[in-house]
Amino acid sequence: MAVFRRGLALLACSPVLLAVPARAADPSTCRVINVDFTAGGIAAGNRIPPTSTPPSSDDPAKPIPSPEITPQVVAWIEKPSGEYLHTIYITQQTGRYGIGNRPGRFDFNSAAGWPYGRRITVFPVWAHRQPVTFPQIDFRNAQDDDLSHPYNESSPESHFCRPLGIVDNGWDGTSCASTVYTDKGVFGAATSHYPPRSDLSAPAATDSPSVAMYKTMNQFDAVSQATPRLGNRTQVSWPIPPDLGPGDYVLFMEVALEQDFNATYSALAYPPPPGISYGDYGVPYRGQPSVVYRVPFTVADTETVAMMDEYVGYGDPTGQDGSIRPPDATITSDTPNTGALRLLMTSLDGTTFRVRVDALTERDTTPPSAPSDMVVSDATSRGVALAFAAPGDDGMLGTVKGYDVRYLVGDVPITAANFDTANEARFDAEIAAAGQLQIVAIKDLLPETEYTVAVRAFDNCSNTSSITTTTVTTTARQSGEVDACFVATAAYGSILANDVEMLRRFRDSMLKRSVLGELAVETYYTFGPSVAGVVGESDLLRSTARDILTPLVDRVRGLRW
Ligand SMILES: [Ca+2]
Ligand SMILES: [Ca+2]
Repeated sequence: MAVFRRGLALLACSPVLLAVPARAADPSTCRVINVDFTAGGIAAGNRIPPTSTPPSSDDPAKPIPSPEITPQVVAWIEKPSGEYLHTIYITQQTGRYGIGNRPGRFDFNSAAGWPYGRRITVFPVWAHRQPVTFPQIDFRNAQDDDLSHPYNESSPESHFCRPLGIVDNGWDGTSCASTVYTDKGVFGAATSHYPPRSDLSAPAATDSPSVAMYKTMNQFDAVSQATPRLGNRTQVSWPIPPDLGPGDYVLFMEVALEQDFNATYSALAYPPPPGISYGDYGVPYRGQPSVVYRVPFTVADTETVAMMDEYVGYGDPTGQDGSIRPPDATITSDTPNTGALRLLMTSLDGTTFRVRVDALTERDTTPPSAPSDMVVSDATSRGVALAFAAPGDDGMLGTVKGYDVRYLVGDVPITAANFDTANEARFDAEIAAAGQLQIVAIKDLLPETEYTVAVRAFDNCSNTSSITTTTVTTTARQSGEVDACFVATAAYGSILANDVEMLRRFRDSMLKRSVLGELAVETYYTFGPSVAGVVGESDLLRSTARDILTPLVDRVRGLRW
């Protein structure tokens, strides 16, 4: 059954801007650059968290379950003269979610889903060679070294998590531990070489007016893609625009990896900022700087292949300039997954390389077949998954390049006429071979809401299939999904307000084990989400809620736990 919530449904229906890939001048001809590489990184598993203080005998370092850390990667093309031409690929943490230009000092600690701190050290070479600049995004209250920000200057967060300490649930990065509100920032006076986040298509009422501008100014989201998993071969396919005629070019690939420490670039050498609130949350992240690979290649009427297995140098460890430092002994160069070997060796078609550029010209006017036999394979309160038989590059032959996924609230037609203005869902799953089962997941949906979902395949020359649609209804929210500190967060104004933090730790450690806890769970689970939305918007209700919570806070303070 469809449940419409006015306001929320409007938010879900707002249109998004689309990037249209360029085509060659002859519509039957497309020139394509395929870039192949395999990302290294740090595998998930039990690790001793990095620390800037050596472990003592009464506080020995212990390995704890920790998430996979994958690199950030950007690829761009220059002329041999050094003239910048195009960015063709950027991992979405930087290209879409704006970690290079978000509120907070650059040296804030980090962890899985960490929301704050502008990471100017991620791609210093790319950032200074690409010519676009942006206003720097600051915290709304200009408190650059504070991780806690006012609720009335924050809005719900669908991508990042709240800052965590290593003792907190969720440290292993499997999911955010609770509903999160973040300060989305405001344009400051300084200039940034990095784009702001562009995933906020409908700013919240509590966001600054700047937020509405982020998406329109970030041209790099059009070439952003999900971060490749450790050890998975990745192919980036980029349609060569008409202005890139036959001739010689250079592809650069810059690769950054958090916590890639060695003796020179250690947590002791690059510690967290001292003396800030919540400074013990997260861990130091500034290990070895970005490394750069350089591949000269040629665009011609016939296919050309060029490859490289050595890095050409590394970026500024402080992120301040765009020069490439030549290789030296400070960068680890003998250990796969780290330093100069952050890209692993890849074998393909009898060649071996770290980066390979394949420039080819193709005549292709045959679109993929439409996705067929589409069914709903999973539906939760927050998302759905669809399964269908994958088409190919030409009909059912070859392999598609990807899928465009759109959705609208309700049982409404999605056709070629309104496809581009429907809500966009990012496709970032593995691409299945023609005829095999393809899964498409759509996240961040509303509970108990009917959606029409539309999927279209496209090939490497941007030929698109016809559209396949289906309807699906998300499930009701489970009681366990309600965050027990929702009301408290709304009442106190900040996720990290001390009393909220104490209540949260109390909940995690005690709630299931005491009568008081059972009562508190019952109350929050009964009134939590619906009350919190109202409470958060009203100063009077906020203070009233604080009054109601105060005895509980006092009880918790008085407990030994
Ligand atoms: Ca085709
Ligand atoms: Ca093709």
